[in-house]
Amino acid sequence: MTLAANKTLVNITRFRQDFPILQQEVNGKPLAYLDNGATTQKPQIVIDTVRDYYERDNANVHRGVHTLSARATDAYEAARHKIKDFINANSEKEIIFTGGTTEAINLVASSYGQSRIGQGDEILISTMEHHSNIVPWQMLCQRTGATLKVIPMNKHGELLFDEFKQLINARTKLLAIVHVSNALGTINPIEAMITIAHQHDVPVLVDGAQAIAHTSVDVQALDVDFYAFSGHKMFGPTGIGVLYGKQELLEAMPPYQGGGDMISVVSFSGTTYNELPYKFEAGTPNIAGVIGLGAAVDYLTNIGLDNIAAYEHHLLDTLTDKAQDIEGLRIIGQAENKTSILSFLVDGAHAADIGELLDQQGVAIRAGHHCAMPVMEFFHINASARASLAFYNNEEDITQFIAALNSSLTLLR
Ligand code: C6P
Repeated sequence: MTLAANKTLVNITRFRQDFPILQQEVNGKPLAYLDNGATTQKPQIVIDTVRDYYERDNANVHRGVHTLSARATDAYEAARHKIKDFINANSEKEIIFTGGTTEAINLVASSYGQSRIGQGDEILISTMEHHSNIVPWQMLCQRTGATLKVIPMNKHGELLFDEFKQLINARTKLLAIVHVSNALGTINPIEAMITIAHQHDVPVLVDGAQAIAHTSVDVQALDVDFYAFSGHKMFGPTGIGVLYGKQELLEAMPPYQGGGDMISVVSFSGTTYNELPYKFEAGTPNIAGVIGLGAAVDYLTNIGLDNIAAYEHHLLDTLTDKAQDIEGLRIIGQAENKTSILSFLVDGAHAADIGELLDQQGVAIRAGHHCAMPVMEFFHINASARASLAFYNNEEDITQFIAALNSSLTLLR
């Protein structure tokens, strides 16, 4: 590590204090929270922002003439502006609030899919997708007669780039690809994939659920067409997420759901739709969630995604080195380019048993198929244990995890 990177480490570890939930003991041991891939914890400022909103400003947005409604609307739209800056979108019109990554992908599958994808067309995804980036496309294929094509990967958990280039062709209507795999930690070369897809006039949706809290994302530099992510995986509230879409694509797409706020004029002879982004935000939105997400974005921006990425890189290297010393431990996903996730199995021990015994020692991890069953199928396993990092994790968490794993294994083997 360079001196500069070491300085970053010092600066970053102090932010752990901002997370009240991390200050507790679980089962008599300090909590080592290593399940950040599932959801992240919330800093005090996010908790306070949501509470303050309900204590002072709660009202519906875009509807009321009164002061509270104006305040709620201002805070809601200010959050949209923050998110636009955070991912460097061109306009607030390109930021659609959804319930999360899952809903964002379903929105595209439903709206873009319905208007642009038909019989004989192909949708390209990869072996390492989360179910959220598989099932909506399968459902679309069933509705339209399109075909799903899958980019294979190698035993390290890296996509086969040459196969990708072979698979993309004149029938391909969309590439939907995960930025960072939740089951393997692989960072996919999305920039290069987008370039190739665009050479074939194929738009690209990126599932950024596991990337957005770990690496800086610039949608204009990437030239990505759609980018989906969840608030709860980036220190914001649950039930809120974002679909970024290029304005010209969103303009041409039909609404996803009908209802209040997404219309301009309604009569029984016909309805005209509201402008972007409201066309895709039917009904009363998750106002507190949006405002809380805005606070999370401010918080992350203050720490700096590049600082976070450097620190987490160091932490994952430390975790991986120590885990590799454990006899019989096999790492699932050994890509050259990885972030924040250590997925593993140990000979003679079930992943679920490891998870339970770690919990008894204050260590929270996830065990299971991680909603990525095709990844499990590829590795001929049913489940893996997964430790997933965030910037508030530290060397003590790793030491506690390794000690707890060793003592669990003496019981299990
Ligand atoms: N992965 C995990 O433990 P939602 O549920 O909509 O916020 O995110 C869905 C999703 C989509 N893509 C990827 C790559 C994901 O990792 C997730 C959520 C969690 O890995 C829960 S299964």
